[in-house]
Amino acid sequence: MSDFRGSFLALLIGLLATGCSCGSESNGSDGQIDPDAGGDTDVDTDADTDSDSDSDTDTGSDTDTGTLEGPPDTDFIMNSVLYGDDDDGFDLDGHDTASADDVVGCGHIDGPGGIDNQLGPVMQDIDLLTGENSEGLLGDAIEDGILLMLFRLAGLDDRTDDDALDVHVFNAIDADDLASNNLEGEGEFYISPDSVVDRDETQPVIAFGNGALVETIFTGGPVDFAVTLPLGPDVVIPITMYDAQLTFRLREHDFVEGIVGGTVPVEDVVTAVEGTAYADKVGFIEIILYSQADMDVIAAGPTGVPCTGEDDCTRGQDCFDDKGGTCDAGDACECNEPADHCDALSGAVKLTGIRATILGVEPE
Ligand SMILES: [Ca+2]
Ligand SMILES: [Ca+2]
Ligand SMILES: [Ca+2]
Repeated sequence: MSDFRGSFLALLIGLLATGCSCGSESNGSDGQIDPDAGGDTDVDTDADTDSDSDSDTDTGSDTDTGTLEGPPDTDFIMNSVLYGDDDDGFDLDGHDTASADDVVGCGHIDGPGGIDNQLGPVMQDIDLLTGENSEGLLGDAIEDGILLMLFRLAGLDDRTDDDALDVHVFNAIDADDLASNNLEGEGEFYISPDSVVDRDETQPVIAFGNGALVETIFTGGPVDFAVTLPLGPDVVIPITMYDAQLTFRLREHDFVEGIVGGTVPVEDVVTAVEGTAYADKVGFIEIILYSQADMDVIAAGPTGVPCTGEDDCTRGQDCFDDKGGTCDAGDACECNEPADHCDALSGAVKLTGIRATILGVEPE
């Protein structure tokens, strides 16, 4: 978990492939994951008494997908993304920050059970600065067929409880280039070759491994989850959510109450913004990000980045010689991270998916 370049925006436009660091951390039993991260209190497992506002497809009477026929689905296209609220997400630092005086949590009070999610507040501030509605841009991108992300349940044997199930994530290419039919359960898509290794759809670049389905609730991860987020119309930045976790509730033809949450280093975002039309605002954005930073992922001490002065280092860091003293001409110096310097942001987005047909990797 070193750096994370990202935009605060929740517009997960194409998923670019970065290295899958499908870690080996356990999840689900360590308190890291709220299995009902959607914030609702009625996780329905029997499909008969669902009191969600959107009726359950398992009953066959779902108004959105009830007309779909065929076997239960394993492939889905993301059909909505929203910024998570402060009760949506994961306790990424294993700490429940309850006070603004709490240094461990960088003084940003957590949601219930220690949930870390600064994305909403951060994006609100950034939208004010840019004059954009980034969450709306995300939704538009999905509707317009620009943001197409596929989720495949790999190894699904039992749709209620399955202790060995991974979710593979792909960028999608619309097979008929017609956006209007993408989100009704009838969409056909190719896997973008950049999402897999050697054009092999069984080798995804991004997979939420160590996954399991418990009473229809999937949890999996962590993995470094690379996405492209929109800052404004035609302005997107690539970011990586480090150690991202995924949860959702599986239904017959869709999944709901999905949450992806992870950590994004402030400097990643700053670097990404510098390459965009908002470069002139990067100083303000950097201030916003550091003021909202709630995670401390860069350890105190030398960072290994050479410097001749503080300008060569990221905000808050000092340029010291190898004895921790002032960097004089001729010294071999490197940037030093101060203690208790919060340098990353937690973030979580809410998402849902509906069944899709994957035609394989896009032909050459
Ligand atoms: Ca926390
Ligand atoms: Ca289509
Ligand atoms: Ca730090």
